[in-house]
Amino acid sequence: MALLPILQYPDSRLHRVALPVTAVDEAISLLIKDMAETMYAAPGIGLAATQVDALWRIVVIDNSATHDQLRVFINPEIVARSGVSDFEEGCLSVPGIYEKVPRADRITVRALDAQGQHFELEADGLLAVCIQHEMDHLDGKVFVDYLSRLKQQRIAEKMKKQRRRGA
Ligand code: K1U
Ligand code: ZN
Repeated sequence: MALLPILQYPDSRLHRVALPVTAVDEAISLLIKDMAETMYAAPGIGLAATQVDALWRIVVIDNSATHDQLRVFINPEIVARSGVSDFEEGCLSVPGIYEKVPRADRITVRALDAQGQHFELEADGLLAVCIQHEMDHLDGKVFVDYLSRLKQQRIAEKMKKQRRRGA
């Protein structure tokens, strides 16, 4: 397994739309393992393939306290949504920035699991927010895209400064 580099905002590659997975083959299984390892190491509670420069519709999430309940969503689709949630969100591609984003509080998502089997899940609270955040990544959307232009510019400047300091 391998740790994958996570693209950092405002990298334009974060705005590309990922492609549906047509077969859960060895390469996809290896990507899922590497994504999970990268998410746990970051540490984070979710990761979308777009963030590691892999343009497949794959998301991994583990929001358990014990870090042993990995969920894999391949080609996820939200088929029902209700309520309003405004959790403060973070993003491994935008480190150090936390903002509230309007999201549905309860969703039903359909996807394939790591074995390529169809499943449906009802989620609420943080899990529902995290699924929506990660699915946005697959459509080339970063949570800061919901914020005002001014906030986006400030965040992009902050990220560039952080990178210069780290370089
Ligand atoms: O970058 C990402 O997409 C992952 C992101 C997921 C997320 C978190 C909160 C709300 C919506 C989506 C993160 O994992 S940010 C880091 C984080 O939340 C965390 C880090 C360490 C411990 C616990 C949480
Ligand atoms: Zn994110």
